[in-house]
Amino acid sequence: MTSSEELHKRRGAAVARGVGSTISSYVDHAGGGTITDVEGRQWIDFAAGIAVANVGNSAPRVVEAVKAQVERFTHTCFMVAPYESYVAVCEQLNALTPGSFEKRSALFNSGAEAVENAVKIARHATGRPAVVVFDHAYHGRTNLTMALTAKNMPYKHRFGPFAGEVYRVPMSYPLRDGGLDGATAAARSIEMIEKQVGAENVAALLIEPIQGEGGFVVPAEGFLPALREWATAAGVVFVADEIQTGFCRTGQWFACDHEDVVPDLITLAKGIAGGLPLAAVTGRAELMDAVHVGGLGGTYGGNPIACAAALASIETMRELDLACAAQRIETVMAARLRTIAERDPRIAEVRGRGAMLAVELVQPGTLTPDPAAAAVVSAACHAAGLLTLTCGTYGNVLRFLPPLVISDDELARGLDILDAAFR
Ligand code: PLZ
Repeated sequence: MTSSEELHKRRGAAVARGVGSTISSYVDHAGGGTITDVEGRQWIDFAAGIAVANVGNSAPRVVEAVKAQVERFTHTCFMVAPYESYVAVCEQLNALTPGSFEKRSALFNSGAEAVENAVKIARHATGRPAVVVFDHAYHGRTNLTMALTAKNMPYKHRFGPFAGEVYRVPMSYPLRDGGLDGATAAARSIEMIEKQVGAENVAALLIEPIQGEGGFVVPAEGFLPALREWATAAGVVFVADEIQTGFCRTGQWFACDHEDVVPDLITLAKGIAGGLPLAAVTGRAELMDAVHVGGLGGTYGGNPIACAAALASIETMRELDLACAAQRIETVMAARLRTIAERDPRIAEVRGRGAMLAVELVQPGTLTPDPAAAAVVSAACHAAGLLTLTCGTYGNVLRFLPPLVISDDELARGLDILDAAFR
């Protein structure tokens, strides 16, 4: 077999430099909570392909469903010759997402594409131009979603000019806003929207209920409900970007469920299809159906293989009760992270929900971000066989996103490696 070193050389000559990788080893196979490289070295997986492999890599039901679908047909394009699995995925999403009202869904390929379409739908339905987003937000790498994303490096740097009519307001970030309560933090954002944009110009308010790339920022309790209430009164479409938080990741089907927040539209991707590229916008029928026939679509959106994988993934989540599994992971992992935090003054906060937990690293005794410490601990984890990711506006957050099917033993070994890496 070709060695990782050799592959790395070939990659340098073939793959654009702009596409980076966390580790320099090349994967041979993966399953459960372990990734094995071409040399046979193993990593415990605390990344799940960035919150995608919630049901694990090569989950049995997904494998079977994909095989069966490939043999039947790979692609006809739903806009040309439709098929049942697309409809069935939409039915599942309409039933699973928050809100008991009539819903519709549309399927796409990537998270960014789902977000773009949510904005299209909200603008079309309201006839208003503006989109409100938050500090530390991440929504994608396409032109509109770069504009919606907060962080310059590496996402936006020299890639402008960006799409217009995007307005950014403060996020509730308890560690860094003096612990402002949710209602007060929401009032601060709302005042800014009303004074600087004007509620009647706002089509959509777009928010990650727990921010992902931005640092696993969990807003103070009451922040999301207050924004939800304001949006209803102002006729603004409340869009929850649950691309990273969705599908049992946070210990509920969706992160909005923790505070009973019901979005008008929800964007979904990542965990939806066990690793196959699929994304969706789901929401109120009257908004979704406002768009004229032919106004939404794309060649591959709701590809039949991805739809088969999605149906199998959703079935797996139900059958194995992966929301409950995420809660169990939280119990074990959070306790361990708190123990590490107690002895390590670089950890300013342990936060997150379910199997979406993180630690934010600072210079001891201050709130000054310490991205170098995050990089050092990460590198120590990688060297010792644990795949972790960093995130955050300041690059100083270590985040943990294991597959929800990770075994107790893998989880314990992963946490041992992390513990040693901090030492
Ligand atoms: N919205 C909340 O988390 C993707 C990005 C990794 P795509 N996050 C991982 C990277 O560096 O590109 C994400 C997200 C939220 C939207 C997206 C975009 O989803 O499927 O990557 O387009």
